[in-house]
Amino acid sequence: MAIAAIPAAVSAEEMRTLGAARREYGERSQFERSARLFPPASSTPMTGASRSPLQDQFGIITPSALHFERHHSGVPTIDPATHELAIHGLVERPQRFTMSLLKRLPSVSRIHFIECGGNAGREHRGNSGATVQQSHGLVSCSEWTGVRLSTLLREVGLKPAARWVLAEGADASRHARSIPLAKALEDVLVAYGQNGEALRPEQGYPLRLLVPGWEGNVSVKWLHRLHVIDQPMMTRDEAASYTDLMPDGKARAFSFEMESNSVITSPSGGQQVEGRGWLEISGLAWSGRGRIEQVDVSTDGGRTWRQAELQAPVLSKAFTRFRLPWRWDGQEAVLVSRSRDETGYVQPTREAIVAARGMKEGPDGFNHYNGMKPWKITREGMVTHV
Ligand SMILES: Nc1nc2c(c(=O)[nH]1)N[C@H]1C(S)=C(S)[C@@H](COP(=O)(O)O)O[C@H]1N2
Ligand SMILES: [Mo]
Repeated sequence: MAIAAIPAAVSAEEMRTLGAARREYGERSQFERSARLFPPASSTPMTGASRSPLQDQFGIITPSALHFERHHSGVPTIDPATHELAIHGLVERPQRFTMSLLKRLPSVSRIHFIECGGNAGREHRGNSGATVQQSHGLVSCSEWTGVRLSTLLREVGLKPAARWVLAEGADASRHARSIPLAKALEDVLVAYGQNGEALRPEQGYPLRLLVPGWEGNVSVKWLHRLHVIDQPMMTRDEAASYTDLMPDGKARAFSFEMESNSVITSPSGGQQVEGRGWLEISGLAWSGRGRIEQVDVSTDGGRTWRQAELQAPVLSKAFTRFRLPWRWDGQEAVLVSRSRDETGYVQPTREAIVAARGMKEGPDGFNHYNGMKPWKITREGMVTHV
């Protein structure tokens, strides 16, 4: 066995210099540049959204520092020592929970994505230079730790008339959403942990609701009040925003579930494929209805398909990483992925969505958009938005 003397590409100087030591809270390497993307400074500074760099993510967990963030009135500073969660309304024993009391209750950790209802359906239209961060960056996936909402509701005791739970945030927007009791009891978490540590301020520190698989807007951050009621409160975000305008002119409200979606993250918009030959096509698939069962990838714009490999574990209402090795022959190609979830639902084409819901090609675009996403590779290897 010839282990030849291959010199390492490290200079003698580097090997004589002592490295850094003692960093109480770690930071990434100074050479890493991956970052969230904010809208131009022209829009109001205290409201808005930043997008996650999906093109840089490995695996299925979004680093907390790169999780997309959406807030209507900025990120408040909340001291966990004084923060309380009040539960009242149609309950037997109204109660205030301190953070330390919440942490004494039985806890669970679960990996789930959060996706804004406005993801993918807007902004990037008509911009051939759009990246996957611009087109799909309003979705991220973390491991969340907290108490089941069902545990808390059992603690306070539901009255027979209870049907909905209004969740309210302690931020200046008074963000509030009504959640049907069946979902509240099924899998909703009152979370204080994210990826092994406390929630980040942007994600709702010290406490948030985490409503798996549903439009991100219902996952109320900076949670301080749960009001058990008998009918939805019709707050601004459920009566006006996050509804879908249908072809008959009516609005579809309370469409909570984010349907099966997928997008190729590598290669993706704005990237350059360096020469012909083998490369791995990789991307993310997710469904608000459960597990991803299959992802197919086409390199000819959807004429022929091949089944991608899914990275285990494949979890319900979580990112699923898919991969397919491919040999680029230097010709123009159109890459696109198509997911199918465990309910049998197949991700539709943009044309199918437009046919079903009518055309809204303006800057507003769609809410709850999950159309297949093609990327074109030019002969020069430039990856562009189609
Ligand atoms: N209190 C409060 N909760 C909120 C919001 C808000 O502005 N205030 N924005 C909502 C929206 S629109 C989305 S998409 C998700 C985003 O969660 P994230 O910022 O942790 O990614 O939070 C939701 N919860
Ligand atoms: Mo959102």
